[in-house]
Amino acid sequence: MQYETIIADREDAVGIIAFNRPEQLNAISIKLREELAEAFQAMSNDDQVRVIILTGNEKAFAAGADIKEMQSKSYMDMYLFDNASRLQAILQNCRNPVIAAVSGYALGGGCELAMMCDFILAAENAKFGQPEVSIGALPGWGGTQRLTGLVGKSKAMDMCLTGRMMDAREAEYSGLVSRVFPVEGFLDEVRQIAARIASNSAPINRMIKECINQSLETNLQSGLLFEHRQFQSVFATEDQKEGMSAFVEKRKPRWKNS
Ligand code: CO8
Repeated sequence: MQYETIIADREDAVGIIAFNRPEQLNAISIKLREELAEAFQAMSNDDQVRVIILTGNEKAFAAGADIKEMQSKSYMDMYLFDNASRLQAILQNCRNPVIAAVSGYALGGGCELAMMCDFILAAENAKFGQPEVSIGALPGWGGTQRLTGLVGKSKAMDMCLTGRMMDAREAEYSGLVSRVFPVEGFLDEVRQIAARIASNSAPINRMIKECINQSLETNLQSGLLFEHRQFQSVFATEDQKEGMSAFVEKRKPRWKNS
């Protein structure tokens, strides 16, 4: 499928979606949100895709929502046409693991989109921020909520109130990013990690994702019960039999994905 503002591709079981508005630092326009929603839907419905990578280019993951497009909008414009919430729901409902591969700027809506993914891998030149305060706005796509969950109240207040940027190292030790890699060869590293995840049993990947996401929505006792029931249900899968047999027989598992 051809898009104007993104490039969507599949390499074996790994879907790769890249923002493609380089001259505007991948600013997230209405069209881009529309196309991103379409591409995520298509990949979620494609049984061949097991893991999705969302990325930009070396200079920018995305420098936020498109300010030029937004500047003259009214409250009603924003309220009545809200494809941002639709895209957020599509990402939240995507059952396959989604990795944000961030090189360069991930600001405002760019940082928020990265945080909607399951985890963030960063290149050494990555810069994260919620700079909306400096343009007379505030984070509107989960920034105050997800950033606080990931880095804690103090740093979230600091980031959102000063609008400053956080570099990749700070993002890693603060918990926003899981790993940092050199800029050179960054996407190859991410591809390898995605391929590693894609080589697992697909239903088990999904169950792990559901369990971890459950921990964000519930209290410890309910979360532990949910996890334990998921663990028990694994014993109804063919892949549990195959995985454990393969271990005992000292060979690689051949997943049936069922
Ligand atoms: N929107 C529109 N255009 C942008 C954006 C943006 N967010 N960011 C960069 N651009 C454009 C510039 O205008 C410029 O275009 P042109 O060449 O036509 O003048 C081009 O990209 C290159 O940018 P710069 O010349 O500014 O590049 P620099 O290297 O000097 O600076 C920065 C890079 C620091 C990233 C700078 O561009 C910047 O500060 N950008 C804006 C960052 C920002 O404020 N982001 C937050 C936007 S608001 C938001 O994201 C709210 C999210 C809520 C989501 C809900 C959905 C509706």
